[in-house]
Amino acid sequence: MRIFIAGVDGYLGWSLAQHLAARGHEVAGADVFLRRQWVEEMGSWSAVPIADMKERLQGFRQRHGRELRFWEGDLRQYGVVEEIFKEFQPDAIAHLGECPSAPYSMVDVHHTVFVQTNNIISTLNFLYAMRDIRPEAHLLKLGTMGEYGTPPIDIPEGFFEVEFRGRRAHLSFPRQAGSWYHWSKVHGSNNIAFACKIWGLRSTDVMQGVVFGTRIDEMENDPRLLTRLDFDQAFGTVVNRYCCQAVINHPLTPFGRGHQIRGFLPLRDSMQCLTLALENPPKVGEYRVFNQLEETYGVTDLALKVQKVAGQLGLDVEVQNLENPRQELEEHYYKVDHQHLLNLGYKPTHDVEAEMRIMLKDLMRCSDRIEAKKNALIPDVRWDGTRKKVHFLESVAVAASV
Ligand code: USQ
Repeated sequence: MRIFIAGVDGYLGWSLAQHLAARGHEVAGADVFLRRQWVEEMGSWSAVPIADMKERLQGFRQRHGRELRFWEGDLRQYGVVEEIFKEFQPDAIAHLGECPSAPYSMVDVHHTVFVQTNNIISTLNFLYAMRDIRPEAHLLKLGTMGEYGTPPIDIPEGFFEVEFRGRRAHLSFPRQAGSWYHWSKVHGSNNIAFACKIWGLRSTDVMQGVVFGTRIDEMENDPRLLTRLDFDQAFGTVVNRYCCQAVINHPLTPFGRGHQIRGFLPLRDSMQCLTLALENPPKVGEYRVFNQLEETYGVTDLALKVQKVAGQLGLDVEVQNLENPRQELEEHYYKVDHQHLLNLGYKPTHDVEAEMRIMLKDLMRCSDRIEAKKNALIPDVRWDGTRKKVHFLESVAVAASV
């Protein structure tokens, strides 16, 4: 299959390119390296050193024995998307080319407008290019579990049955996003569903949980093939941050009371799920939604797991709650359906601690880089619009949520 990856230089994009190539797919990609700039703007860098694209492409060629066709181009420009579609004629598009950070989208009006326009425009460009150039192609769009928020009822996979005033309907489940970024994903989802309806396009909208992990097997130990791993307040996701904190003996930082629950999955599972969706496309005209996660955990439970595994590796770290810079429920119901990917053959990694062990060992080799930017670990972007470092909470007793 010819698969085009938008955002091929990113954490997920670079991993997916390798996973798909190893399965025999022809892969192309585009990027303008914005992720590298955003992380620098947040005063940080990738904990795992990453190569530039020229070296990455050489490493890819050597490892997989084939080229990865690469465009350095901004997907907000329709001309760029049109050229890629005409030349590469993709069977599928994996759209991982959006700005993925809730805190980054909350900085100020400029960041909010940037995140929403960036994310929405690129998706609209893909929809038009599909309609006009590759109407039979499949758009695999990375959404987020955060589109649903944390409702006090079970979360289905995109749609649910409602009864209202004696009539029943199959409707889109209400979205209650918690940041401008998460709302950008909701707007993208609505646009895709509409395009599938009016133009007969096909798409899988993946509501992905929080991903963690430093590697997939295909990367081996080639520094050109390794993917980035961020730990700053905006681009570091919670488990990745905890592991980086552990290797420099920084306290692990659940926010607020620390009982927020989310769906999580290792990077290797994310690759497995995205590949399953690509290799099992929806029908023409179908817009389908997959919830992509296996297990749900409280953020304190995960900190305690990282603490335990770090201890086994000789790292003695504390868990110390930080003032929560976000506005979010810190105690809530959370139950999510996630059957569609299991039906396609998804084999989840259940041993989260084994994955954490791999991560900690990888990151112990990068501790100098994390130490050098450790100031980026403490958030200052607050949901109320102010910018001030949060402080450690002395009074919160660390306790697992279940
Ligand atoms: N959190 C802590 N301590 C930290 C960092 C985060 O307690 O040091 C908490 C946050 O308050 C939040 C939870 O951990 O309750 C998850 O935060 P996160 O930064 O790991 O993830 P989030 O902002 O939700 O966003 C990430 C990705 C995003 C993706 C989303 C999936 O950056 O692209 O959409 O995970 S989900 O969370 O399911 O919406």
